[in-house]
Amino acid sequence: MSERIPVRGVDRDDLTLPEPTADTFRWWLLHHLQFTVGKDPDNASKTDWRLALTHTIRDRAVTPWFESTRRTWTDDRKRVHYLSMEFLIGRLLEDATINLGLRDVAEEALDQLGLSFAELTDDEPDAALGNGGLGRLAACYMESMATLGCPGFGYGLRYEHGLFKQSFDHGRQIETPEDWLATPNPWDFVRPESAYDVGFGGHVEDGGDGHRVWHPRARVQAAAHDTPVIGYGGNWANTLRLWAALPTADLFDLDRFNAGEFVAASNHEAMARALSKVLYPNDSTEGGKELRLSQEFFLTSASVQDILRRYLTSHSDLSRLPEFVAIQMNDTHPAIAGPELIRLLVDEHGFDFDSAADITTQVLGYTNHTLLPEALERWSIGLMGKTLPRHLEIIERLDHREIELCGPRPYGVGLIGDGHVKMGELAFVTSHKVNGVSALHSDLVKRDLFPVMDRRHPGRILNVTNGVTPRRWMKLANPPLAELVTDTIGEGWETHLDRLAEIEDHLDDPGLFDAFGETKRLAKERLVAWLKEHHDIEVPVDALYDIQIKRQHEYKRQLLNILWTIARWQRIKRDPTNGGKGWVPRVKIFGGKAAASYEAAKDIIRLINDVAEIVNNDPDTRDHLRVIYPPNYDVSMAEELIPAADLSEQISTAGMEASGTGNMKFALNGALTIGTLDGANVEIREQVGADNFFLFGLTTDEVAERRQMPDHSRAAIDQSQALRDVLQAVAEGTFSPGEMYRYGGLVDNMWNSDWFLVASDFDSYDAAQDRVDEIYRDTAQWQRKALINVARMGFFSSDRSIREYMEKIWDVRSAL
Ligand code: 26V
Repeated sequence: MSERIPVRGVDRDDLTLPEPTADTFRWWLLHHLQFTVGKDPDNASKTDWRLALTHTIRDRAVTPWFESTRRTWTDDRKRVHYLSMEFLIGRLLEDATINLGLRDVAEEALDQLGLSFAELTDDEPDAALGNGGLGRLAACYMESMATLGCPGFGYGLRYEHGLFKQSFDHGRQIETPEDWLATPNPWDFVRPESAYDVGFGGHVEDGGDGHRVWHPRARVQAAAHDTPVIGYGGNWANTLRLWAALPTADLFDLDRFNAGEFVAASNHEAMARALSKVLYPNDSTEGGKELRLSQEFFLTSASVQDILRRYLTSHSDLSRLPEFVAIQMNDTHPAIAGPELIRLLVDEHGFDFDSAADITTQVLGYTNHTLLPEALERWSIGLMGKTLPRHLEIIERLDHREIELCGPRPYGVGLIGDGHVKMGELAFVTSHKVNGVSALHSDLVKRDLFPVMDRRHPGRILNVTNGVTPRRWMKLANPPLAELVTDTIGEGWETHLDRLAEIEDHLDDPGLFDAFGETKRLAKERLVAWLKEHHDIEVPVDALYDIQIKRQHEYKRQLLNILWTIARWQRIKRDPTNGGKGWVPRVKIFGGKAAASYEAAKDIIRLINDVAEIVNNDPDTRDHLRVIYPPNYDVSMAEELIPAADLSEQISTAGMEASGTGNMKFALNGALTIGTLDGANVEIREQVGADNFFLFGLTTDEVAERRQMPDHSRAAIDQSQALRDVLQAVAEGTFSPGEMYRYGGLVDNMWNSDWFLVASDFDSYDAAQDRVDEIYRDTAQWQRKALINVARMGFFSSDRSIREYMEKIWDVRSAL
């Protein structure tokens, strides 16, 4: 590590950039184009200009960033460290520009040069360092922590390749590698001085006096790459620190290299780099697990070492760590943090085991994001012992300690069972607080996931309902609506989202309805143009936009949606005038990726595309119904789609979606929800009122009951003529001409198993969709409900969530 050297005569004022005007902004832009990017303005590409613009914006983030760091040090503040295997940040340029208040000036400066701000921001790759909700939540939380002045660090991995790119070949999903680092990442501040060695494998020795010494077999270096995360208003900035895996110098076999064995000599290098090579797709049950555990430990160990190093530069007494450090584990992926912190305290700082475990528990918190059994992490003792032998010892000791502290427990409750280490239980016992992500989910965490642990550690489980940042999900994604809100209730709602409630004072103003209708229309027009430009898809503007965008998973029930769509198509064909009433024209939009190995989900994608092919080309129905599935759904696509939505599909089997956050983004943008009583839907419905939400389906308890019933799917199908017709059409190959049995498995599963209760909820969903049509026909009534949805979304700001974490879990105060 390179030492600091003293300097003299630096005036802070020399380091602070003055507020830019369009002229000075243009000067900086040209400066960066030439001297940072190295391009002549006459010869610069869109990407060159985008890089120059990013550097110009980034410059403005640096002063508040340094100032925030300095203030945290001088005030000796407690800091939060958010450990997450995923940060689904998407694009940063426009977000940073808005948060720094530089949008207008940037647009003007670019305008003077004949350049378009939108075109340049659209050139930025979408950083997809996450799978879905969990990763996007981490990104919203980073933004809120910065906005609230909560001193914090995000710690993640700098995957070379983020989530795969999705394309369709005759309707089938094709995955290709993602390459967000193909152009230089201008947000990166590389910190070679902040590098740590992370050990793997090897053995543990008795060093005398009960002292244990771990001799890892291999080491990998973690190199820090920092991105400033600037809060709204530019008053505070935190750091997102992403670790890249590099070979340690001693791993590279120079002798062999010199002897000409290049490949063998660089094997180690390839193995080391593999740790941050690619994001694991979730929903994946297949092998390659060893690398995943190593990735998790790599993130965790580097981060915990960094946290201790930073603490020890200004403190000496590690027993006071909980007064200054909070660490939040985003799901169990970094759950090895408990054993790792204990290891460092005991093996390297001389603590006894119990004190180390006490300190650790006070520092750590654990957020659970799913109840799905197949998603709960377990590592075989064999693999754990081979990869992390010292940590396995610590885990066994923690398991015994839990019994010492809380008494004997029923069989099957501990940290180890069935030959596996259970990461949920490990995270539970090493954390002072464990939280679920919606009220319903937290209840189920207590009741179904950790009932015994909850009794043994009363008060440890609590709820923090998820939230989303209104800066990205309203101000950035939907400028016309954001402006209407400002015109209606004034400034400041961006950071006090509860103020949206003031919209309700204006619900008697018909002008508001027209203006709201206009924002929706603008969003649809914008989407229509975007779909044409980026996907060559054509859809009408005048229709009800009905959208389901999220990962493809059976529990999310995209199948229910597409089967209902088929029913609608059949009805239109049978009764073209709808008994004289006419059909409400619908554009059904799907988006989302399936894990490469998840065949059932990929079948559903193919079915949606096959249905689209038939329906969109049917002259009898195309004026009333369209189905589209633009490929490669990502954060940037969400920003295009959500503002245009009238109807938000949140239709998971009750009890299975931990929270959902797309549901919040849609409602915030004035879409009504059709949904089950699942996850945060429950709270959304409470907030907006039952009249302003299309509820359907079985409840969590009814789901459990229904699953007990033999032949429940057959019974449901027998009762529903509409569903029978749909399944028959699918089974007959209506949507797979030339391959009648393409969906044989899918239809068979509907009749004979249907774990996700698509059949049981079909009629109820159908009835709710009828109510949707009925209300949509009455524009004023629909708009009123939509505006009420917007007005009552204040609760779902991620600022509220972060405040709750700060108060109830982290015990951290804002520095602002
Ligand atoms: C992982 C796996 C792995 C194995 C196979 C099935 C499966 C299914 C789901 C997952 C995801 C687990 C973690 C996750 O992303 N949870 C999501 O977290 C969001 C933020 O709290 C929440 O809104 C979503 O409801 C929840 O699914």
